[in-house]
Amino acid sequence: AQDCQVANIQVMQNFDKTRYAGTWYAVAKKDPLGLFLLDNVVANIFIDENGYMNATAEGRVVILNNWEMCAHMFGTFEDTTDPAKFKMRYWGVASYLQTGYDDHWVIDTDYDNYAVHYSCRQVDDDGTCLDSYSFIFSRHLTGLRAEDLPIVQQKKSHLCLQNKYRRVSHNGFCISK
Ligand code: AZE
Repeated sequence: AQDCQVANIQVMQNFDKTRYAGTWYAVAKKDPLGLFLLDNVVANIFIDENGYMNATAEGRVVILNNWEMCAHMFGTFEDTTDPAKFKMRYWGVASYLQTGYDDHWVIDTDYDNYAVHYSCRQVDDDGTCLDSYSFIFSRHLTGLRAEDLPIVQQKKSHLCLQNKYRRVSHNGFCISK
């Protein structure tokens, strides 16, 4: 599926959310339009007592023109007919942070090392995505293992987003706050 049709994007087969749970460090991201997490992005996925996926996330943001801070976010996930496609409702612990309702698609993961996430916020009339964001996550703060790089590269191109990613740096900004 390299026709860039959102409807044809292949997602993770037999997705297992219990194995997806735990800490993920963003190593690269493709930004959507508007305000977004800048760097130091860490997501923590957990399954609640009802079996639903939940998450916390943090990352450096700059809001109100010039105020740099660490955004502490919550997310709750709604299941869909595809086990790897979720709807995510999210909000900031502080009310002045962003709220939203986005797709959260798991494109590929080996659960132990890497995960490729994708979210299309707006599908164009021609079926391609007008406004997307995507995270490449690693279980390791040190980044992806060399053997995972070609797999992730291929997934980026399947999403029609190759060369659209930027590295996400981790310098402890959200730990010291
Ligand atoms: C995500 C996965 C884990 C849960 C959440 C995620 C996304 C969070 C945002 C936050 C934006 C905040 C802004 C604040 C000013 C995908 C990392 C909640 C998109 C812009």
